[in-house]
Amino acid sequence: MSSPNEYSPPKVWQWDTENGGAFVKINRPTAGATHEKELPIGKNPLQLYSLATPNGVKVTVLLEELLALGYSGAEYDAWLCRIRDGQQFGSGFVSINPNSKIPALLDCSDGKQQRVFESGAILLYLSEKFGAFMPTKVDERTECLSWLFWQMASAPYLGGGFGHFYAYAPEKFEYPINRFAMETKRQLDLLDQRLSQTEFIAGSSYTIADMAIWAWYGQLCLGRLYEAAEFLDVGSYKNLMSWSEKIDAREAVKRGRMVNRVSGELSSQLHERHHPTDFDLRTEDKLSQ
Ligand SMILES: N[C@@H](CCC(=O)N[C@@H](CS)C(=O)NCC(=O)O)C(=O)O
Repeated sequence: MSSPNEYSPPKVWQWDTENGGAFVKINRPTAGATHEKELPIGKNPLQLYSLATPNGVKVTVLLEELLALGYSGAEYDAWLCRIRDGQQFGSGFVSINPNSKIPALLDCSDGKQQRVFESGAILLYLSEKFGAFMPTKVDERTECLSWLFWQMASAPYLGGGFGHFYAYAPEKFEYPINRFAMETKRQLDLLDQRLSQTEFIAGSSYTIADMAIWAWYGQLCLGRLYEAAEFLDVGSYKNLMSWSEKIDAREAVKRGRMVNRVSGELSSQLHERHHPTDFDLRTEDKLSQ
């Protein structure tokens, strides 16, 4: 192992704003709004404030899947929240998500304004509202919820643990990279074993558990997160890999990935989505012409 560093924690932790790392400008030890900023509200029943990270993509994939099934009540305005610029700390955003993280949803249907935060809660809320992508049989429904909660509890080890230390930390530290690579590979093996038994995560049907898990672990296997596919030897998880590719090929998933996306090819970036035709007419390559 590389040599341990010399750090010894002080008696009382102090906020060191110069501690480096990719998110140094937005991380802070207090909650709440830092500035006044109202949120825009569009004409559609659902208002989403988000960014195309895995947590954001879960929700836009579900919304596009609902629309593909013909649920017009799932029409949505997706507004871009640039978290690196601290937009999640504006007063309007905080009033919808006091935790200041994307995604955040405001359901303006039926003359009310219902806020929903936490991506897992948003998936559950929408699947219950429309009665879709959640099995009705109690055993598969229970599996679906178990795996959905598993994803919410496990992905922070992948993102906040492995991804942070492998890709974003100011230096490569062997101890945390080893620790979180071990846990990430254990999670990948778990999913691979599960998918050797069932076609989809909860059983025989495609559910919100697949969407939640695909956004993180599927995209990791497809080489889209942290440039870590080789390091984690994702190709060795054969069942997980073929499930990842199968979900990736769905048209609604392709659309969902484009919404609120600010990196990659311009033709794949739809910064704001207000209408189904935006995928053809308002991607960044078209707007910059
Ligand atoms: N458990 C939350 C996590 C959301 C989350 O971590 N969002 C990140 C982007 S993926 C974020 O908004 N980060 C901004 C910040 O931490 O200030 C969920 O699933 O909704």
